[in-house]
Amino acid sequence: MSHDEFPTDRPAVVTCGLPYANGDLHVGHLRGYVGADTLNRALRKVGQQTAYVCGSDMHGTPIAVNAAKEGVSPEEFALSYHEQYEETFPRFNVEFDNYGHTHDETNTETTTSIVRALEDSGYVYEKEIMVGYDPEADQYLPDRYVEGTCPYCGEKARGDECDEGCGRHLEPGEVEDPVSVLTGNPAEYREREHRFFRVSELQTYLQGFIDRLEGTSNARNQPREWIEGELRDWCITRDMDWGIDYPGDEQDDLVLYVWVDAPIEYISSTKQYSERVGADEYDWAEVWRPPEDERSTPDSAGGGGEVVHVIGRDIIQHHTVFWPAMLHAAGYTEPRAVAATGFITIDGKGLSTSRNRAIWAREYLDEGFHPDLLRFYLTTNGGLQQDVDFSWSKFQERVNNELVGTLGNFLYRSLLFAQREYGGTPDVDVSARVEERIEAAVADFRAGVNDYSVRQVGNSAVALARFGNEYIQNQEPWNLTDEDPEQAAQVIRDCVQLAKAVVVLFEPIAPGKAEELWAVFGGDDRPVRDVTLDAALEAPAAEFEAPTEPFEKVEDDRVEELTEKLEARIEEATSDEDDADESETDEGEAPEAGDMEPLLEERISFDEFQELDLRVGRIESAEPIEGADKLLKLTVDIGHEVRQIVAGLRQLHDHEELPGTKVVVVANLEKAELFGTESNGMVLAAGEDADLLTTHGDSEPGTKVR
Ligand code: B3M
Ligand code: ZN
Repeated sequence: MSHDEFPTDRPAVVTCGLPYANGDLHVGHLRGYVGADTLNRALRKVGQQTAYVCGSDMHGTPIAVNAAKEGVSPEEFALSYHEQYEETFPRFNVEFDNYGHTHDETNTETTTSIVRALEDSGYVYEKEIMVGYDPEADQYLPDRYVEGTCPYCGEKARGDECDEGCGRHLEPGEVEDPVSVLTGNPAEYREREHRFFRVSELQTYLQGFIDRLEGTSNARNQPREWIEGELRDWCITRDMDWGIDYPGDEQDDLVLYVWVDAPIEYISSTKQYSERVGADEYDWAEVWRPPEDERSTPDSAGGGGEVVHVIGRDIIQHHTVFWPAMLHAAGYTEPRAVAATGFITIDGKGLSTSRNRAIWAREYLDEGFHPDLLRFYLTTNGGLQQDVDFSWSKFQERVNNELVGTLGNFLYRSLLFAQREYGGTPDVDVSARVEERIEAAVADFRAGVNDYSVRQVGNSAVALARFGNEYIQNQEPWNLTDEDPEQAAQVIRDCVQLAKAVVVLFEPIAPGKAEELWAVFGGDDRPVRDVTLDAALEAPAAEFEAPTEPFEKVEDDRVEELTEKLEARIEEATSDEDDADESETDEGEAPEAGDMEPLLEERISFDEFQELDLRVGRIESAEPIEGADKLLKLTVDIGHEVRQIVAGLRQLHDHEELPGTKVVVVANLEKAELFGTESNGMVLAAGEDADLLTTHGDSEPGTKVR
């Protein structure tokens, strides 16, 4: 079953994985919150009713352990981070409609009622299990209070997760050779009664769910293995006093497992938003709580709203197995989409907070950079799914080339010219050609939203600005004002419209900058945040003031200074921690093979391989194809001849830099025609980033690749 395209007539909610209230925010967090914020803004642009909600994750053992180390209560500890997050997100233009936390009254109530619903429908049972216990500390050892060996892969693991090996969620009592993190003593096992959720009974439902699920490919594919395999019941209680009490068990030190109440905060936070603005404006129940006869079944998604989760890729299992199982069993709306972000590296190495190899949110702002620059970098470099590498030099390159060179340059020169010569927008209609180009960009943006691709959303604006630059450059209106004033006015009219469309399309990525530009020439009383894509073709202000340059270059000496600072910090942290293991990276932040496309089972013969005529080629020229945002027309020297090849590289490579690059070409591929342009062969590239295959020696064009 497929879902209707956005916008639909149901309200949407976009959520982002709740940050554990346990440490400062860094660029690894921001890419998720900024990505989801961009997606939410983009949904609004296509006319989708939507809300963006989140909250701090206050519970769980890491918080209890760290609070104890600092000698404060877990609540006090977590609240101080919660307040910090509440204050930091808006500074990155991350605009939550509601930001709550898992320990508040709403979430306690919602969680209690969902657990009761699971009990009422027979999905919860009690079972005696063996759990870790530290006799010296006289305390049970749930989750991260215990460390040991993973029973599946033999790597070192925490009590709840094989974090350094296979990544599996581990049930209480599963970790082998358990050691207490409190005293370092071997843990004992003691028998305790715990509550279990019958996930195993929901296999048929989950199989249907995963077939329907939209989002990034890692989130849609990885869970199949878990769902098709042995689905085990899930222990939903812990022997702790920090958390939400198990309903009816307030006396006992039994709380709900953090992964029960944490995702429920998505619902609670939506409720709080709805209560604040009124159900007429946004009704949480319409989103999350469909009437009984419209609820999901094993074969259908059921009613409710469009629930879209953006998460880190280390928590896919929680969001595609346990969470939908809980929602379904309690009669709530299943997620429509799960988008799981890739890893973030700093200068090619895993981000590590303990090594201070990170770009901290507050540090970035303190350096005086506008938040929209980082938003642009994070969303268009990695989109939601791809890994992102951050370095100050790459940051500089993207800012200087695209924000300053393409977007800023086009907006500033067009608006300045319009203002100087005409006092604003020339009084003529937009040409059909430019109108069509804007429509194509709008379609590209819309497709990006439906594909959960914030990168495509951002690139639709950049590509339109690039077109604008080429247009103004080719038309040379500055030479026409005397000879052909009508044509000059036409060109500038077109450019102001293109500028307006660029600002509309770019708002989800750079809301702060977009709003400033909009105020100058948008010609609309509403903020650009609130307009839909139609505004791209509506008339700009007839008169406006001279613009200022929207973006500034990042200078080389700044990059040098920032890179040195970062390196010095890492060095200091590493020497402080000389026993640290070099390979360590923070959880969820190191690349792994986990979500690569699976290897094909079926083998081909050597003869079949020989049928491919692979050759070394050298790109001679590369130019954009009009009307095709993604394509470049290449001429490639393959020794015997020079071929014309169309390749989808336009948004991923700077075409001016391509000539001279050696590539690998499939020379005997059937000819094809793309956007009216013949393509005679194929250039090989790896992955979503179209990383071009090349040679490392000096083989000449035409050399056979075997
Ligand atoms: N608090 C953070 C993480 O594991 C965790 C997310 C909860 S989302 C419901 O990335
Ligand atoms: Zn393992």
